[in-house]
Amino acid sequence: MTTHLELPGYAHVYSGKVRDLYAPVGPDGATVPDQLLLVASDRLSAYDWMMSPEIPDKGEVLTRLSLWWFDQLSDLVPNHVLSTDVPAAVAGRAVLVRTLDMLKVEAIARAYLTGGGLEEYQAKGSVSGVALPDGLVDGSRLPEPVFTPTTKAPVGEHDLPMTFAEVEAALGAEAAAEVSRLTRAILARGNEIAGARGILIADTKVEFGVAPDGSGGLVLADEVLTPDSSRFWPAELWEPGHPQPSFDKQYVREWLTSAESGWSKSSGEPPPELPAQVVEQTRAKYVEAYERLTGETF
Ligand code: PZK
Repeated sequence: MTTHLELPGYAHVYSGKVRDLYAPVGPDGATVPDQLLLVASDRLSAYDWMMSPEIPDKGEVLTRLSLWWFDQLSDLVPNHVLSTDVPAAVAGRAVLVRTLDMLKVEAIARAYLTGGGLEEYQAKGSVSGVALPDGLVDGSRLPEPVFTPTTKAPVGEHDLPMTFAEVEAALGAEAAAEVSRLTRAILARGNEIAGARGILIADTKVEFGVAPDGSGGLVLADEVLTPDSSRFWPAELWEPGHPQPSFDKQYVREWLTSAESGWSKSSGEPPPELPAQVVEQTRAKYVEAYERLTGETF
């Protein structure tokens, strides 16, 4: 059970694993329906467990990275950001956004083969209905990004693959084609930029919404191309044929699975407290990703 901040002038709406959503409260005491405050916490999950302690500055690094990516993508798709003028208690790690009607599909694209995509390829030679060349292995780069949508499962449950026909049934054929095209274009642009800076983006999940009045097309929401929504791999260690190390979570996973932690993934027991050095190394990886990608000092 995760607790959230009390923010004066805002009503708590919802909490995900690592982020919290608030609605501004107007002068009449009613929540403002067309705006939301998206707050990124310093929480970190690994192996489906929440880690303790938190990773200092993680929420701010990811918020600033998302804002930078929204700019890099602004010629492809409009986004939901209204303002970064937010309460002091969450300065740097919150954004005020437009309330959208969110599409009930997780828009995922894959540029490299791993995880669920690899399993499907090994069983069927295709991923989400897209036939792929023979001989691909864990970590192989795909000829071009593939759209691999999933359902949005309730908290605690896992998302399930959707066929493109199911996406068309849920959204209509026109919107489904646009979600597919944009999701793949976002990942392709992400890799053009990140690849030159030593980071591969294996896959990513984006969220789209539409204006509640039905005007206009798809709007990119949530966070975008962060290590929490994507698999980031260090380019210099990329070697197809085995699982790739995670850019951000490698130190946490290595320590948790080492004898030193005394923890077993399959024990069902909560993991132990992360040592200070693992916390600091992990913070440094988030900062490094931000600085490599943006070219700016955090
Ligand atoms: C929205 N989430 C996921 C994010 C959480 C949960 N612009 C928007 N309009 C309406 N709804 C959402 C958004 C966005 N972004 C996003 N759920 C609803 C989410 C952060 C914290 F707890």
